[in-house]
Amino acid sequence: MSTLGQLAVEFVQHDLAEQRRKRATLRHPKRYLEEGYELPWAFRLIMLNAPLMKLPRHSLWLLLGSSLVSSVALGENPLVTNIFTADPSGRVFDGRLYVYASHDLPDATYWDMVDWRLLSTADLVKWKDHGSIFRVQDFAWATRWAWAPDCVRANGKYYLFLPADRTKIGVAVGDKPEGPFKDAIGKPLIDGTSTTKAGPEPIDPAVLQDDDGQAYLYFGCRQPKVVKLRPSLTELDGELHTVSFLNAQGKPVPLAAPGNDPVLPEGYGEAPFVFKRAGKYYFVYSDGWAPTATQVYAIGDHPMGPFTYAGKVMEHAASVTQHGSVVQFKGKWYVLYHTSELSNGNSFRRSVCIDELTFDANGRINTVTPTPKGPAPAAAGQGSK
Ligand code: FUB
Repeated sequence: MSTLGQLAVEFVQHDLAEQRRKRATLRHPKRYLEEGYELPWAFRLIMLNAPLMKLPRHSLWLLLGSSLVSSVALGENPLVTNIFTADPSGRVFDGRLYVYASHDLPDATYWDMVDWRLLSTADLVKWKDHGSIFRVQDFAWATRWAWAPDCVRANGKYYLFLPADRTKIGVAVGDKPEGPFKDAIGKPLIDGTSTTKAGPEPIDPAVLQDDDGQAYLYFGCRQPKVVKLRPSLTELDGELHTVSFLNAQGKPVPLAAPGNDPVLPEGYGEAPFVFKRAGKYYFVYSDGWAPTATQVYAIGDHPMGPFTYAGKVMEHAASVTQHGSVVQFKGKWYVLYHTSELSNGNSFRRSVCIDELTFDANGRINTVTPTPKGPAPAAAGQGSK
C-alpha cells in the first residue's frame, strides 16, 4: 500500500476510535477531568461541546464560568479555545494583526468546513474574535470545503482569497478587514474543473504583493502554482505556472505525483505562503503529511521562482496537516501555525497558535519550536509595521 494509502487507513482507524471515545466523553463533563485535562482546558472543552450534553441546572454556573475562561484572551497558545481554527494567514492592517483562518467544526470527522473566521489583536495578548466573515454558501458556485484563506489590501479594499470544493479558488471583496465581504466576480478565479493547468488540487491560495505593486497568487496541493494578478486583484494576468524548487545542492526537486507524498525534506506538499525580506523571497510551505512533516521554506530571487530549499521554519506541530504563515508585526517576526492539541490529537479539529520567529545573520530562519506560552506581548512602542 502507498504511504498515502497507509495514512488514509491510519486516519480512519484513528478517527473511529477517536469518535467512540469522544462520544462517551462529550456527554459527561467529568470525563474531561478523568482524561487528565487541566481545569481551564476541561472548562473550555465542556463549553465547546455544551450543545451536545444533557446538563443539570446547576451546571449553568459551570458553563458561565467556562465561557468567561474561554473568552478571556490569555496571551498563550492556542489563540482561542472556544472554537477550532486552522490554516492561519497573518496580515497587518493599520497596526493590528489579523489572522484569517479556516474554521474546523467541533464534531468534525473530515475537513468539512463551511465558513471562515477572523481573529485580531493589537498586542498578541487580547484576541478579538470577529466571528464568521464568509461562508462557502456565499459563493453561488461553491458547495463545500471552506479551506485555507488569505486576505490582502489593495485599491482601498480588502480581498479575501478562498478555496472551495477542493477544485476552485474564489475572491471576495470588502471595505474593512472584517468585511462584510461579497463575491467579487460571481465565478471562481481559478477553476480546476476547466483547466488542468491549475494542477491536481488548486487549494490554499496565498497572495504576495511585491514592492513594485505586482501581486502574485500562489496555490496548490502537491504542485505549487503561481500566477500574476492584475491590479484589480480579481483577474489573472497571464498563464498559470508551476513553481520549481531546487534542493540544497541546486538540483531540481521532483513534484509529488497526484496521490503520492512529496520527497522529504525538500518536496512540496501544500500550504504555500511567500513573503519578502531584505530583497529575498521566502517561499514557506508544508513538506507533506508524514509524522515528521512541518513548515519548511525555500529562498529565491524572483517571486516566480525558482526557489532553493533552505530548511525548516519550525519543528513539527502536533497535527497531520502543517499550514501557516510568517508575518512582521510591530518590529518582530512571527510564525502562525495550527496544532491538534486542544482536541487531543484529532487533525480535523485544529487550533491556531503563534510564536516568535528570528533570522540569523545570513537571513536564514532559526527553526522555531512550538511553545504553549506563545510570544511575549507586542509592546505599543515596538515598530510601526
Ligand atoms: O484545512 C484544510 C486543509 O488542511 C488545508 O487546505 C491544507 O493546507 C491543510 O491544512
